[in-house]
Amino acid sequence: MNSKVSDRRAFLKGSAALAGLAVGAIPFAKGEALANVTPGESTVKLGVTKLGVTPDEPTIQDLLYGGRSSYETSVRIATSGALADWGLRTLTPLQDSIGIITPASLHFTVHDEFNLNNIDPRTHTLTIHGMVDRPLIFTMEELKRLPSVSRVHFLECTGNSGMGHYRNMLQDRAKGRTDVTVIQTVHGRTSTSEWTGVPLSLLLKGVGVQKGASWIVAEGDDNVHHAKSIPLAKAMDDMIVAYGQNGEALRREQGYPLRLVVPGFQGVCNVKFVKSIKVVDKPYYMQREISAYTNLKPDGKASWYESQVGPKSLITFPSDAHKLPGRGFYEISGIAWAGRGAISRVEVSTDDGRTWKDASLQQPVFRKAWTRFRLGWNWDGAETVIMSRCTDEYGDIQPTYMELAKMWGLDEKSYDERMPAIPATEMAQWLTTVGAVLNNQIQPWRVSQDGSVQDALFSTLLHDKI
Ligand SMILES: Nc1nc2c(c(=O)[nH]1)N[C@H]1C(S)=C(S)[C@@H](COP(=O)(O)O)O[C@H]1N2
Ligand SMILES: [Mo]
Repeated sequence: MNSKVSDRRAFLKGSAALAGLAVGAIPFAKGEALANVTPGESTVKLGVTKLGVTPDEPTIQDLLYGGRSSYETSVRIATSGALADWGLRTLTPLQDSIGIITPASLHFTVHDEFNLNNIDPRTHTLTIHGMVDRPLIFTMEELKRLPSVSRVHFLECTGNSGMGHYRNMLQDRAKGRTDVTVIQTVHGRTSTSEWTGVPLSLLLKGVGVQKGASWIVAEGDDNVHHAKSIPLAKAMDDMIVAYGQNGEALRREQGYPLRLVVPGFQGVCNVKFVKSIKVVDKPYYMQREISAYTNLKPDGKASWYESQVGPKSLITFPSDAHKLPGRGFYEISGIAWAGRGAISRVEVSTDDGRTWKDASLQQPVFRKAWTRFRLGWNWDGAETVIMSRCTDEYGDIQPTYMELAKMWGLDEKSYDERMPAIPATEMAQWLTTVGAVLNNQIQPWRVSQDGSVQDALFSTLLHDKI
């Protein structure tokens, strides 16, 4: 135990040196505990006499922590279909998104269980072990003393935008569910936050990675022991052991008190409640990388560990949650992101893909983060189809659904022949092999004369068959 403590001290010294800091230069906050402030005292201090008497008056909670106006109603919703029975899964209301940051309260959530941890940060630890010279256990306090970074990055669940979600949504609608839309139900498994934490490379340099190591295996402190293999090269590149989200501690849904952020890689890699990182010489065969979150290739083999999210964009306004009140000027607005790096271009078509115009990109553009794009549009009131496509800094272009399908071994003919006739059971299986993961296809929206907006992709492919 003692040797561990002294190791940690040595490590703290080493890391401070790595970051170019003099030892002892890391300041400690005295930290007046918020818990010491009782509502009564604060009420007096804030000069508020009436609180929460009518719905329009702020409550003491609103004043101490902040709540939104009672006129704002945008919320996450539960996922559609059987997935909702597997665990806590909520979807970001992309139709209401503004700018590039998702408020923590609206960040999508994927848990493979219903239990929502509330881990005590005073007892939580992160162990780094395996093929390292000095295995170490860090407390939260020790981690937070180390040099940190804050970076804006998207997360996206592997299955986001898959056709299966569309099908589940139709089934939910048929059962009378009214809160589901394509923009939120099919695409809402992505969000962007500013994440704050310690670069994993700093920790790994500190513990001394041994020769021959090539992967890490990270494990979370939850009942399902969520675990994932990640290439060591990625860990040394830009992974963050994060404790902060949008200027405050992580939310419980996002893995409080500590999670991995694996910029640009599929959501499943971003292990929440992370408690252990083992350095190893080969990927492990975790359930979540072998039987789930894989793509079946044309040759019948599944792609494992293919983790990077392709270039993707989505018009969020107008989308099928909106109805345009009439012809005239609108600003088409949406989000674009790429797992490899920065978005360099977003084009928008307002005539069903015949012509394209460059949208303006909100600055600064962060790598591996949502980029907000905007384009002014004068709608003449006629029915049309609008869509966006993006290009990343390496020239990779977002594909159409058909281009994506071809990559996975399906051609246009097989769609046309199979889709209308496909039995529900086969469809379910088909959806888990093709079109279930890493879906970065272009999403077209049909704007009808009455101003209503509908999906013009899945409805066409599936003929709205449920
Ligand atoms: N411990 C733990 N980590 C986890 C998961 C989980 O169920 N448990 N789900 C993973 C999946 S599949 C995704 S998409 C992301 C979602 O992160 P979020 O819930 O913060 O949006 O977390 C990943 N990390
Ligand atoms: Mo996921």
